Amino acid sequence: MIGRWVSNFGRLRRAGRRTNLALLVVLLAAAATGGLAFAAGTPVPAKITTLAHGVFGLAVVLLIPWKAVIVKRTQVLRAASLILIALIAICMTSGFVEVFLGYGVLWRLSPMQVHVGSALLAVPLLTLHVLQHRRQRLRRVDLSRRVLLRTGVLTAGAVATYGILEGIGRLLGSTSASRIATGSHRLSPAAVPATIWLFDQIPDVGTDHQVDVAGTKFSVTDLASRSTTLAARLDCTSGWYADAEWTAVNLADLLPADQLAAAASIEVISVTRYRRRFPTGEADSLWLATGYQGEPLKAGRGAPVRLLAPRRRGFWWVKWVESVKLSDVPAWGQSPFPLT
Ligand SMILES: Nc1nc2c(c(=O)[nH]1)N[C@H]1C(S)=C(S)[C@@H](COP(=O)(O)O)O[C@H]1N2
Ligand SMILES: [Mo]
Repeated sequence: MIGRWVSNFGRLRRAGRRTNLALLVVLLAAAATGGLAFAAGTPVPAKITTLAHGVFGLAVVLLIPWKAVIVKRTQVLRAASLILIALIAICMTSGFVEVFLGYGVLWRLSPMQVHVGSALLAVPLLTLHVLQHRRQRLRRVDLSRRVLLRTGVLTAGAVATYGILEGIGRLLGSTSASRIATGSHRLSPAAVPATIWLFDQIPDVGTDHQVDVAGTKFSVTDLASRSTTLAARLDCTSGWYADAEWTAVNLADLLPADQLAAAASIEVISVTRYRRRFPTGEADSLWLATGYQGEPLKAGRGAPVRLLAPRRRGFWWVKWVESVKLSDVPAWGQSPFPLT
């Protein structure tokens, strides 16, 4: 029995081409679920994508011993390959740091920024790497029973590892145990950083600012006087969430119903040109906020008026709102993530 297992292991060590294929599939799946996890805002899709992302990530780790054998066999390691290895190692490490140590900032970077940044940098190198080794084509035997079995064993191994790590995290009282469906860690409302998605900058908006909502201008006092207090969860993709009290007015109360019914999407535009487009059916879950924790908004928080989109991740919560437009362009007619 053990002898057979060992010889099987030996054979696996020689099955380099399939290790490479498995690794490629698992890396692509990890990247895809990572992107989907950023897009998911509601609990069920978020839980599914973050769980899948974790399992694919762990499958990469489990394949390391096999890949190491292949790497040891190569005579010359190109610089590009070394950089690729380093980027993937940084990506995996920062993923673990994010889950088990939580949100924090070191040298102005959060673990999530390092995680996503290294993954994005690895994409061109991985593409190059795969193109250079494209002789390793898919073969019919790749779908044989034994290979399917091995795929099953790898999947089961990754799922079991996920479960064990979750358990260890819980036992050690790690912050990993209390993260929510999207994977985010809790921050107190006062600790929330002024967050910029990519290249935007905090503008200086005067208090005489008016917001144009489908052609009607509202002053900040107009909006504030129509507002109520709303408890909402801001869940940033950089790995934190905060439950806070906002002073806000519902967009469905500001938009003319007939125009809303005739439009294809609601576009919310910042004075900085940062913008997001929403389906018209979401009007009653979108809010224009003028206050945070009982006080007027601060500049970094989006003063004087910012959007709340409680069903969506933080990057949808447009700050420094200049206008809300009803548009003929459907909501999917935009980049899935802001580019500014
Ligand atoms: N105009 C504009 N709005 C923006 C951003 C931005 O960079 N520019 N960042 C978004 C992101 S990524 C998040 S998480 C929230 C953060 O809100 P906060 O700064 O109040 O924490 O604002 C969103 N709204
Ligand atoms: Mo964010």
